[in-house]
Amino acid sequence: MPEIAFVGRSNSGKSTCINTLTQQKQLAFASKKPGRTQHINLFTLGKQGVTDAVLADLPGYGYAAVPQMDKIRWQQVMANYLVTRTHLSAIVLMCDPRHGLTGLDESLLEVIRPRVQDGLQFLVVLTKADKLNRAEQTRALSIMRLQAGGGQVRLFSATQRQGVDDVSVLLWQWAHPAGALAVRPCLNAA
Ligand SMILES: Nc1nc2c(ncn2[C@@H]2O[C@H](COP(=O)(O)OP(=O)(O)O)[C@@H](O)[C@H]2O)c(=O)[nH]1
Ligand SMILES: [Mg+2]
Repeated sequence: MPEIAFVGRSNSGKSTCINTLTQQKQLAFASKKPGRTQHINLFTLGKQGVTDAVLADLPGYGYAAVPQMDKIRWQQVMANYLVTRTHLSAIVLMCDPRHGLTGLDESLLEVIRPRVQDGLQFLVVLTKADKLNRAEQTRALSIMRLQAGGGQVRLFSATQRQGVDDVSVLLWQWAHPAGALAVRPCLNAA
């Protein structure tokens, strides 16, 4: 089953993006204790209960209040997953353009770089684009295009529904490379 992994800092808007793309209100739960979600949650997608792709919500990183030992353990679990998961079709890195790439995002980029060079699809989603004006959006997009190491970059806002169709189509095409011409503008949770 093709799998698309969502990664990013805690509070970057990962759960909201997954809920928006799948048109579900609470498929991915926003945790009451940020940074404490210690699972890789897999959501199956498809029509009428027939799974045709999987979205993987990885634990957010960078939340200061998490004990150091937990942080290190989770970085290892995440790196192991991203490097070894065989059915991965794409990695989506969620980034709040007001903060840009942080040290932890850079470390994650280093971990996945060999797989991206090997052909794994990679997308940076610039979240909460509604917080930026038009000029700031354009600037954030150009900066991230330089930093994304050959990956795609898209602006996204769940509240303004900016980039929703664009990101949906891109991810659907990546999960279904053979049917890429048959455009299907939304992802349905199975
Ligand atoms: N303005 C705005 N806020 C957003 C957007 N997406 C998420 N948020 C808010 O950002 C916070 C963190 O979102 P969440 O999806 O829980 O982030 P996660 O920790 O990465 O899963 C919440 O308060 C969301 O309501 C967006 O597109 N625009
Ligand atoms: Mg979340």
